[in-house]
Amino acid sequence: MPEGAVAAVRGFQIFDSRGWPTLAVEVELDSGESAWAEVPSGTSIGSREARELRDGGRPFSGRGVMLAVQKISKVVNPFLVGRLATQQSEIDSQLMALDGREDQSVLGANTMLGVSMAVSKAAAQWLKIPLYRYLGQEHGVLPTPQFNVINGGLHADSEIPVQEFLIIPGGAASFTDAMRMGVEVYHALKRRLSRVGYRTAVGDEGGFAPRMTGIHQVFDVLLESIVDAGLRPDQDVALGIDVAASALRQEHRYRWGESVLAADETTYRWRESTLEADQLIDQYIDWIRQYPLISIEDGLAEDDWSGWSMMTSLLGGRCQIIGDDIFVTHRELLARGVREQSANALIVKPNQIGTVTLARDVAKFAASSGWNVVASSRSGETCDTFLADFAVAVGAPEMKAGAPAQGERLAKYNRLLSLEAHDPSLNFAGWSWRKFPESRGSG
Ligand code: 2PG
Ligand code: MG
Repeated sequence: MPEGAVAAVRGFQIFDSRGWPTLAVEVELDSGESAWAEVPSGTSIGSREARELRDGGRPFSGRGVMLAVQKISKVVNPFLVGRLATQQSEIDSQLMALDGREDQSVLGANTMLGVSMAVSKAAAQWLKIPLYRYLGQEHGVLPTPQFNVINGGLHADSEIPVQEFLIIPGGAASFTDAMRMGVEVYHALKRRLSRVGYRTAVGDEGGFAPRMTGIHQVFDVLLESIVDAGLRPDQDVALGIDVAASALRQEHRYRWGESVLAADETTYRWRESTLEADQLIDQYIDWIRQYPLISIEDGLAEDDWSGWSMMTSLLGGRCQIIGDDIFVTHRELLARGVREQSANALIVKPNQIGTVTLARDVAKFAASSGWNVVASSRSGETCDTFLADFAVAVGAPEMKAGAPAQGERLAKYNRLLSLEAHDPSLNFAGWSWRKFPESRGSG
């Protein structure tokens, strides 16, 4: 067997941050190296994401991954033994061929990604270079974090229709400084929420899930917390949202519910409405006027292509418009988005597309089309730090991995801290207002 060849591939059922089964994969090389990778899993899932393989039946509400473990021992292991771990793209395309289906439902996208990540980690070990260098040498950028500090939508049992409220410390001088800002605001927010009588229970990504039902209330409390932390809203820390609007879609319109200030201007009342895309966009325009809101992810649903082009033509000059569910890290969907100018930034989640090579290619394609790239974790995570290395390797100017709290979130952020401490050639991306010429921060 040649040096660096795969000696064995094994799968294991482990558990993710929500306590559901997920897959771990171990790849052993003949030269003795062995690498371990753990696969994340989402809740707000795009309909065209590659499909996970789950067992079905009663145990774990059907979410077991023993079928994936079996596929690894019966199909993947015999196929990969003897192949060179450094041939990542060949291995990834052969895995795709072995599955044979575009949605990867035969082997399962979880199986493919677990194997693909573990192969890349084993190869980096064999070559004795850090994973981020192995995955892509050319960039040298540490991403600006987007911290998800208030969770709503499908990620929390609160009534806030917006899934994620994010703080973006774009004014930080370094990744270390960005972490400091994120953590200070997170704690200031916790103190403020309890002071004004809201619960500080958290949602799936470690952000708070207060029973706060008005969007303006949330934005206000975020701004106050930034100030409490001794920071300047806008210049130091700006705001982002992930609306995850596919979850709000109802017959070509959007179900919207939030509390609004009543006529007496002291009490709030719950108001439900069904909005057209242009009404939702008008709301965003208002928010951008009133708050330092610089990034809107999934502001419209995945099937609302004409709405996305309208949103980008109206808002794209002053705000980052990120597509997640609409593109699902898929090259063809992104190509359509670039043609139709549907957005100006792409969420990249390796498990949406199933292999390291495909995820890396789509990130490169987005960057070469002048789009921003935001590497993202999933709401169901593990302590695997692959995403942090991947973000640096593809030169993603931003990364979101949830709140600056909880082990599975901090594993990724702490990995970036350690890269910053050890590799002086890496520069912090920061936030460039020049990207958005019509924004408040320009000039
Ligand atoms: C998202 C993600 C991660 P999920 O919508 O961006 O924050 O959520 O993993 O549930 O798709
Ligand atoms: Mg999203």
